[in-house]
Amino acid sequence: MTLESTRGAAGSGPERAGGDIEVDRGEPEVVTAWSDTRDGVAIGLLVVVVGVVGIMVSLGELLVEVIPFLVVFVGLAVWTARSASRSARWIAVALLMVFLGLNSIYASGDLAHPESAYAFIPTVVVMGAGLVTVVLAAMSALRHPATGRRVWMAAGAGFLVIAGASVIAAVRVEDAVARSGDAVVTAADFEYPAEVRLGVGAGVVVENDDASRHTFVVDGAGGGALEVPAGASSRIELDLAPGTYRYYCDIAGHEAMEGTLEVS
Ligand SMILES: [Cu+2]
Repeated sequence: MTLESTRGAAGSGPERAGGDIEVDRGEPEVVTAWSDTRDGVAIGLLVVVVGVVGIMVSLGELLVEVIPFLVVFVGLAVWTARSASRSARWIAVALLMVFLGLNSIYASGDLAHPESAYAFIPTVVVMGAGLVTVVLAAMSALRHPATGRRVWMAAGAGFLVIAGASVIAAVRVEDAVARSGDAVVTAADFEYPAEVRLGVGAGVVVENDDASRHTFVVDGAGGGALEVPAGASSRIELDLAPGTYRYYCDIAGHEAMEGTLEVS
């Protein structure tokens, strides 16, 4: 057996030729570690796909722009699990980074609000699994000797801690209590009522019937956005002069959530 064919069998690249002649000794272990890491990459890609499908089911909405990514991720998962191709893993690294980057705009708001656990936990699954998979795919392509199982166990433990903290934060959210004269605005199916009537000096209670977090912002009212966690309600006191104001939810992708506030 030539040195070249021995190296080929061990799965090391030619760039590792720096005198590492004792390839035979560690060969079976190395091969196991590589296929394990490859399986980790394939599992990660599928977790991302399942997580995104879960988010679409919870939103009750087909996110058309992510479908091509999901199809490609499933294909890459199969390719990675079945072949030792380094291209498959580099493509996975590149596409996952594009996917995570594009979605970070939407994810960052959800990740900043663990008390909206319905939105927070699936987002952590998708973004967390995506990042772990990027690391695994790069390590696997670079033939770093770590196993997918170990990385996933560490990531799984980290996820349980984060998800537990989110559930505790969600349970601790207290619903706002409406006072007499308050207007009640209900956010449902990602829509706000077209028109809300409000007396001068009265408060607004915003009830969120969705599994996503929402905000309540009134143009010209100042004071920033009122956060309304998933499935909860929040109250705000507005000091508005009589008139007509536009109100809306300022979360990216929720542009349809708006209406007018008639203060009299
Ligand atoms: Cu919203």
